[in-house]
Amino acid sequence: MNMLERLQVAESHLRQRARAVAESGGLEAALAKGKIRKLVECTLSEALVLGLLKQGVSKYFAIFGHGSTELGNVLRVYEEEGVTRTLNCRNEVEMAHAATALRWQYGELSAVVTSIGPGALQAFAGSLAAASNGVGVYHIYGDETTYGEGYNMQQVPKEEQGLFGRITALLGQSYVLHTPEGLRDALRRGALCVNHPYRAGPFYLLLPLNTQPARVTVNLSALPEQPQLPKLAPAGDIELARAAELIGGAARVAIKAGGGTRGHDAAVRRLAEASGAAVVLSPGSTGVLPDAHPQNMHVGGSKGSISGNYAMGEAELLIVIGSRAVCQADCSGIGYKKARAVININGDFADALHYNNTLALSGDIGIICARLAERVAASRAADGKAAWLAACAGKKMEWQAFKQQRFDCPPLQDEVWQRPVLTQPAAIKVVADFARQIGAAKLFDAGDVQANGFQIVEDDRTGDTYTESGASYMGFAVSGLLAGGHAAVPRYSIAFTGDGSFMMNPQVLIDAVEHGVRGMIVIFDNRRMAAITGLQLAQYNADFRTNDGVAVDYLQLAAAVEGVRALHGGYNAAALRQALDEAHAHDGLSVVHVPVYAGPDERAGLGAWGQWNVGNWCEGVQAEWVRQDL
Ligand SMILES: Cc1ncc(C[n+]2csc(CCOP(=O)(O)OP(=O)(O)O)c2C)c(N)n1
Ligand SMILES: [Mg+2]
Repeated sequence: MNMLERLQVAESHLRQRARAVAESGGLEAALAKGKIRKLVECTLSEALVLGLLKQGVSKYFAIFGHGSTELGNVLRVYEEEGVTRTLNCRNEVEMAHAATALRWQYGELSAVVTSIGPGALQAFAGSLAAASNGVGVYHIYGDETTYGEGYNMQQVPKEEQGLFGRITALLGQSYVLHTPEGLRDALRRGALCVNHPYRAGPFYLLLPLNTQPARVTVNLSALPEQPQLPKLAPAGDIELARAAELIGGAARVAIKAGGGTRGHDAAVRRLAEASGAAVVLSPGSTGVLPDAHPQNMHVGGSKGSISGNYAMGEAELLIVIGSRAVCQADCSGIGYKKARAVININGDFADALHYNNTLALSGDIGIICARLAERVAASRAADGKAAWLAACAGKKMEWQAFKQQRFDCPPLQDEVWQRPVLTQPAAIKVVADFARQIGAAKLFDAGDVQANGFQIVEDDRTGDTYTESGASYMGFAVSGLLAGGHAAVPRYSIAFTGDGSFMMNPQVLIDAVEHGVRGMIVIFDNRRMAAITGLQLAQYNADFRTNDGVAVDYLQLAAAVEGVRALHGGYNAAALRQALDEAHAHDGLSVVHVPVYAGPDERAGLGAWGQWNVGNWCEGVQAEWVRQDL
């Protein structure tokens, strides 16, 4: 029979399959019980939904368009039968962030669905956060038809093939479902990409308008499952013995715990204690070692801290764990001024070999840290490190005293607010303490809010803070709250955001209410994009176009959305605490608006303790970088 003459897939068949899956308690069970045959004739869209189901994906974030009506129809029926769930959203960047947060915070893999063109490109932009933080998410975009019957509205307007596939492949991996039978291959590649053990990221499925409804015979048994990969570590003991020797022979050892150490708390702690190493955290790894642990030097890097940057600068041996050496983390490559050698623990060869004079220990962080810790403990490598750790502890006390001064700073007279208002660090500290008190997760948006945030937080374990420091995407935190609408066990979460970042994705007000999110947005409003003002002033002594003169009543704006509880955060710590209590009592989304100070008073910031290769600092940083051997 000619393909063009094939019968339409009747909705009843679609529904029967969905029901069989639901009644059996999953696709595998339905197959095992024979409730669904392994060879199914269906549309490519349904085959895709079934294929994703096989990988455990039943949650979708969507903004449909003419580029995804067929897929939308399948998702409608599968949802009616209780198999999948789709959250409709108001902005594609927002929903890409929500899907990233769902995987990152809750470990749940989901798919983002857009139309063709603008919707796809917006979601694609948002997926930078997933790519930058190594978070696996499926993105499914409508794409131009494969017959080439004429320009499709919203395609890239060029006489060229497969452009969306190429654009998306630049950021992650992509597959254009030009041929419906290619689904098996597409999903095999996708499964590895989004579940990669140390370099996961977004996988883009491009779904042409005309192949979505095309019929395909799919073998459900042959569709790939979530890959199960063994943990890898060096096969022999030679490298580990050498590493232990290096640690034993160095008087000053620092561990740089990158984002990859998240979840390896116990292993990192054991290695640090056995090695007598000072531990420097990255913005994304606060909590890996408890804040009060004597060897925790807090964050280091371009912003950094007194103690973190001291340990970086003074260490003669550097142990890098799960870090890809972004400028924030390693001061644009010149953060380790006295380091002679590096031990680098990372699954990724390129990351492991980032520095010269490196002993690469490639593989799983947990296994390698444990094996190395055992060796260094046996050789008593921590002996003789007391002077080093004492010096570091002194710096940590200095940092703590410095921070306390900032937290104790009284409200400062502000030009815009025409009255004394809290400084941003003082206000963030109050909210961070409140989050700890109620056991809430903290999500941080970009800007000063983010930098002050990671300098302030005092976490005791992985998973209490999510700061999207990979891309620093304004709007990530507020959008990330939407993950709670999909999570199997949602956790009360607080998004710390600036006035600039909040307005990037205010749609979340509506979407969070629609999808039953319980959580809080705290807007630290300094009526400007202060992080950039700060950089401009530090570099060129003049600010330029980083604020405007339009007053915004955020309370009225938030309260305009039915279901949102909007509260003023007041002008001092006590008033803010009171507002947080009230906000938390609301069974839904609350917004707390806190006016904060912007201006020249130094007490309004937590300082920058490292170096950064930007603006008019480049010459100096690069001159140093060229001369250093690491
Ligand atoms: C989407 C996006 N656009 C631009 C930037 C560059 N950027 C980083 S921080 C920032 C300003 C943030 O302002 P706000 O959220 O008000 O926080 P503040 O620094 O004032 O505390 C800008 C423009 C970015 N990180 N993300
Ligand atoms: Mg601001």
